[in-house]
Amino acid sequence: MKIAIVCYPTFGGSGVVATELGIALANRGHEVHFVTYRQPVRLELLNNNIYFHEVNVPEYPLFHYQPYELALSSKLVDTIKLFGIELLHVHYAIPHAYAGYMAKKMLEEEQIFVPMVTTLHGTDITLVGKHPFYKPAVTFSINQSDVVTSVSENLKQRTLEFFDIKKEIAVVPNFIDEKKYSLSFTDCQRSLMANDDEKIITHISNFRKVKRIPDIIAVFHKVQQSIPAKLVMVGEGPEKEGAERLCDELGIAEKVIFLGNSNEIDRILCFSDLFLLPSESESFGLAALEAMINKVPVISSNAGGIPEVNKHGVTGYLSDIGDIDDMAENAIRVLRDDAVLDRFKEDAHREAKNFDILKVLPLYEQIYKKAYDARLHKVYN
Ligand code: GMT
Repeated sequence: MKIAIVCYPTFGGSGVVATELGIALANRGHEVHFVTYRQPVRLELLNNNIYFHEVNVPEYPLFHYQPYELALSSKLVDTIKLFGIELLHVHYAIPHAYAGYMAKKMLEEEQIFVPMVTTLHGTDITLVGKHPFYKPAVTFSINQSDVVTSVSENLKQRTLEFFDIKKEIAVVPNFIDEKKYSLSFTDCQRSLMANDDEKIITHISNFRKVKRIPDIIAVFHKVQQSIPAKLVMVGEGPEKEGAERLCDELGIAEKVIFLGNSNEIDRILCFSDLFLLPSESESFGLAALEAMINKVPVISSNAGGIPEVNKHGVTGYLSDIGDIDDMAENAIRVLRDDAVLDRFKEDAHREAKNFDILKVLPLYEQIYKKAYDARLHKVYN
């Protein structure tokens, strides 16, 4: 099938999922066209079945806000016509579902009918989308999608709660490619980060408020009082500076390493013993799943869809949002005994395999087929 994928190209869950999905679809023989404003970060290899079409928004001084949706929908129309695209898959409702709907309507004028699958990722619903300024447009574009999917059961329920949705929402969880990780290196180069007697605790995110970065520092501050440890913080975002300051104030700056954005997440997770994810809200928690497939147990909050990924007492522990003491206690419980840590590592790895791409990709393929068939049915009846 010829599929156009619209996503954000940046470091961040929805873009990563869309990119990995596109690569996997291309490997299965589909022709995949990414349409976005920059080459997605994880799209390193352009193979025969993968194309990238850049959306450009010409600056014009009259516009206080440059109209990205307009440029995106025009680019979609051109790409769909030029390459004979059969299906459009948009990731993150805002503004992608809206632009996709406009493209569909423009194409219908020319008797070209392309079904649109919209995947809801999280903040497009729980944070931004439900804002009264966006809500009518988000509701409309979700309802106008041919198929709607959400990355967790929790996000599906939140969507039904916040919006007047008339469509079925299919839950298709996020995934990882287990094969990719089982091929990775055995030399984890721990010594680059910590002394032999120190445990390595890691956090990876976009350092936005919703990630509760100060909780990570506070949990680590408690843990390192009982267990020699280092904290590795990976990512960039508005909360990073405050976090660096907090480490200074607490006198733990030398034990906390801020690495910035990285394309070598698996290298970092390879030497990690524990992953922290105390988020305020998280529709799924892809970062936790990536940790687990790398045999890293997770200490997290119980927000949103996280409990669908991190199994309490098995792959790590869940605590109430903001319960720093509980998170620190749980972290110490996992780290203080190597036999216990090894058991958590193995269990995390085993559970992560339930989200292997080989299990999830066919779900998307079935959805595509259903959407395509339904569209044809509509056209000919
Ligand atoms: O984690 C983020 O803040 C990035 C955000 C995004 O939209 O790119 O991630 C969301 O989508 C990911 C992939 O589906 C989920 O794993 C994250 O849980 C979700 N983030 C939130 O709900 C805050």
